[in-house]
Amino acid sequence: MAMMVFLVALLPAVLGSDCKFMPFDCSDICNSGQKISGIYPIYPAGDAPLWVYCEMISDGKVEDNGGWTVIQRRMDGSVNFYRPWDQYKRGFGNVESEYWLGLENMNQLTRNRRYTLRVDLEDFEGNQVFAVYSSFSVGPEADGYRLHVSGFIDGGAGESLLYHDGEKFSTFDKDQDSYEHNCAGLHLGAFWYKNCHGTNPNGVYLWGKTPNTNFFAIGDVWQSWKGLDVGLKSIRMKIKRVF
Ligand SMILES: [Ca+2]
Repeated sequence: MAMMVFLVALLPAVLGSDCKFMPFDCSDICNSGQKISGIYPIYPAGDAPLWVYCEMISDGKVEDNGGWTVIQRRMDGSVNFYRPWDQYKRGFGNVESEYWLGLENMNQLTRNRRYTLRVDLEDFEGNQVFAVYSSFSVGPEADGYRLHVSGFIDGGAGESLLYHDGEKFSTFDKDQDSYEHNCAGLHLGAFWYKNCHGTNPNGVYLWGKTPNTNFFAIGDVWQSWKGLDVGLKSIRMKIKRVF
């Protein structure tokens, strides 16, 4: 009888009527039983909701059974990604299409919890490949939002990101790369550039064309799959908590 009273008292909270469900990320949403991909609020910084696209559908491949928090997505060229530091810090774009979740949000998500990164790529012929990294985190602003990535698993894309491990983030107005010139300005993007890049996911959306210019490797490219000249139809970077 005591148990029955306890369960009845608990029911409103479970149903969410007077107890707010505040998922930290899409892994929490997935684990709560929500299996539909779409836009959800998450709460990595406490009370303020952060709207994000959650991928819940499994494709049956390596490391994919839902609960992915999408931190970066290109898919149709609808959003300009050539933006200054403050935009990359706080995030920009349209969560329904193309967006960057923001370096501060990425740091808040990954600083006290372990995450896997998966990068999904698609070309303009409809081919789809991916790369998984078993460990991914973004350091604090005071250290330039440094990238920490390791543990590569090939899903057909090959490896183009480990070159950037340990680098600070750079934009055209904040050069923190390892090159004597400005990688973000040269490659028309923003990334954890080194000297300069093996992938440029925030580069120019080229719609499958090759620009007739003197610029080199400016597209949203992934070198080990399509080289540095062929911009991809879609790139998305998504992370999932390791429990
Ligand atoms: Ca530089």
